Amino acid sequence: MVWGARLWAATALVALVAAGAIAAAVRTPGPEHVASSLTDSHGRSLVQHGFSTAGSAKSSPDGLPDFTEDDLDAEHTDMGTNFVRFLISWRMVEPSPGVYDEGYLDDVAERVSWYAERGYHVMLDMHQDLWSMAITPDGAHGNGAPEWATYMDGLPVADHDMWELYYLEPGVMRAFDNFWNTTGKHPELQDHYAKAWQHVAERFADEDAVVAYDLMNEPYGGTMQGPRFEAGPLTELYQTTIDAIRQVDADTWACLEPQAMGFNWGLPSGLGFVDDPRAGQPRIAFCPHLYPLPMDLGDGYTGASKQLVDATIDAWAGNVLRTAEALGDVPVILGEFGLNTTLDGALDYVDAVYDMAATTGMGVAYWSRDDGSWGPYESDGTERNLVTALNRAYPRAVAGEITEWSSGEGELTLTMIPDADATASTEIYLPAEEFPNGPEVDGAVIEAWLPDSGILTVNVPAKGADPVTVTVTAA
Ligand code: 9MR
Repeated sequence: MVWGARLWAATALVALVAAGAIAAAVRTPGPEHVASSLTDSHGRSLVQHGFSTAGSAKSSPDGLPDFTEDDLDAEHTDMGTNFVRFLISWRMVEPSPGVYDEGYLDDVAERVSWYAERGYHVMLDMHQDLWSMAITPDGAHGNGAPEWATYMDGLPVADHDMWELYYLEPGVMRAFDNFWNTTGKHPELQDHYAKAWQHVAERFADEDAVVAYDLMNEPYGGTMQGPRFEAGPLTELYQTTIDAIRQVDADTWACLEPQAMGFNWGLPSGLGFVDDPRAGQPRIAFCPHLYPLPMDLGDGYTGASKQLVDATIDAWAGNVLRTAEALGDVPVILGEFGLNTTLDGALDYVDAVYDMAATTGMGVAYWSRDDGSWGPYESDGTERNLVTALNRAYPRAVAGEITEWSSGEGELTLTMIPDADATASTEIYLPAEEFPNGPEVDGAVIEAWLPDSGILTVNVPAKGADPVTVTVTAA
């Protein structure tokens, strides 16, 4: 890594730790668990377990990931996933102003149908990094927005080794400033964005498998940073976009991300409240990303780096729960975390994040379902070490409210307040190899155990409004 980047990163780390210490000293304790969950058509609380699929879609000519139906079968069998954060892009949805590419949406719909047939839930993620492919002539760096929506006003974009550093280039910052209309020159761009989402929502409104829309990947404010950006233009864009979506789709959840820079490292968010105009309960969720700086910079999860990462995870979880509360006790999906799993201690980090997500009640989409060092498979399909780490017991759909859950090798504990009027049973995924003689259950009645799919179905009798603890162990 370039020396300048290390120095910059080290300085940022010191600032982060200092900020964390001050914040911890002045804050009152926040919530310890999310207050609500996404629910299915039976009202069951859902726990998301899956991938962001996939980075390969970012710059492919057809905007689709390098991912087949067989690839989906493989992850379903190997890791019992039930969820996907599927990457889409504005450049593909609206290739020229006001013109929508139905052929692209057909292709996305075909992929969605693969997931739907296997009982998955899908979150469509309007992805971007560094605004768009048009930030450099060779199209090799950014992705997301269409070329026609990229106004750099002739400002330069120099080369970097680390992709994130392109965010600091004047041309890239100006492209964002023009989108957020900080420049006052392009008020039309955000309307296009909201209408592009409306078009996507119109297409998927009746597709039950699509449960959420992740409105913008890793928002970045250009020259406007921090709470001013989040409480200002970002909150406004979310409101405009949700208003546009609700004209055509009343039910799909809208997932909000904070500004990525800072928040992903453990700093708080200044995102404002967004009103959901749908009739009934709001369907807004919070979908932040977690990339502790030492891991982002390629360190392992050992020694001093591990200590910093653990402190970051703690601070991050506290900030997430506070923001989710401020947004109206909304559910949380950790939309991205991931790393090169050849690093020292990588799988311990993966375990630590999944344990935190279980304890706090967040769903998880691992970044990413690409082949190679960050993903579950090599390009020839060989399983990587990540597969074992992600093949974990978890409650897939819970007929009631989840109070707390945790799992380890060959065991799962779920505390829930059963819904006395439930119309469907509670489903738990168990890695079949950890339960060679099947599961033994305390606190619930086994209805079915399907070792081929690893799905255990149980009936959990209600005890008034009291929590009930279900424990699953290997028989
Ligand atoms: O892992 C991705 C890397 O290969 C790309 O060069 C980079 C730029 O497109 O994006 C990385 O993925 C990032 C994702 O798009 C947004 N969140 C952070 C991810 C990891 O850096």
